[in-house]
Amino acid sequence: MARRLAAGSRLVIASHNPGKLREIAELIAPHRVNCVSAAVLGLPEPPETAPDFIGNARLKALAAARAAQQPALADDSGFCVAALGGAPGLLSARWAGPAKDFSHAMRRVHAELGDAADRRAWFACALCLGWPDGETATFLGRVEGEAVWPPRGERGFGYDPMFVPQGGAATYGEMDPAEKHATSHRARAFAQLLAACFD
Ligand code: ITT
Repeated sequence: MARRLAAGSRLVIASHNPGKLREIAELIAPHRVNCVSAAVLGLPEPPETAPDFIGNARLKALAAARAAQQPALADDSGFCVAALGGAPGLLSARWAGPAKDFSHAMRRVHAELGDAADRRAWFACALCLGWPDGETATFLGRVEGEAVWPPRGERGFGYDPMFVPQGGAATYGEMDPAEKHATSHRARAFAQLLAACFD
């Protein structure tokens, strides 16, 4: 059984991505946890060297938990396109380059897809709650959909404007954030985290 986070505990959110930080803050808001971000604490960003989302989430959570001596929650996630063999996937942030320009990253996805008929895509999110003594609990959420072009909508972040979840018509960039939180890859991983680790 996973170690539980007592109500009122302080939790480091081990991310430097403002879009993710906003979504995690919104998902956590109804629960009595006192969040502080790794950016605010000035914690360094560890190199993401693991071969999968779960491994990278674990590495980021443990680095922050050990540095802050407090439990830390990390998110490793990505946009995956079937016709590109799952790319950009683990490299989703890197495809945006040092300027973190996601319109560039989306154009690259579009260019590499060319006229491929298969537009299936998914978002994956691994969450890891890590403790200063090295204990971790990890959870994976995924949502299926398709890659669309051109990008649509100013909401959300990253690849949101070019993703339509299965059964819908709006991109994540057009959707009300509350609607994204109801079914997203991050929300699905978060629901498992809540059930296993939150009092
Ligand atoms: P941290 O490691 O500091 O959390 P990061 O941006 O480097 O930030 P990742 O390595 O997990 O995080 O990169 C995942 C990228 O995938 C991220 O930069 C986003 O652009 C994209 N991504 C993840 N979740 C997304 C979502 O819900 N909507 C759109 N894009 C998303």
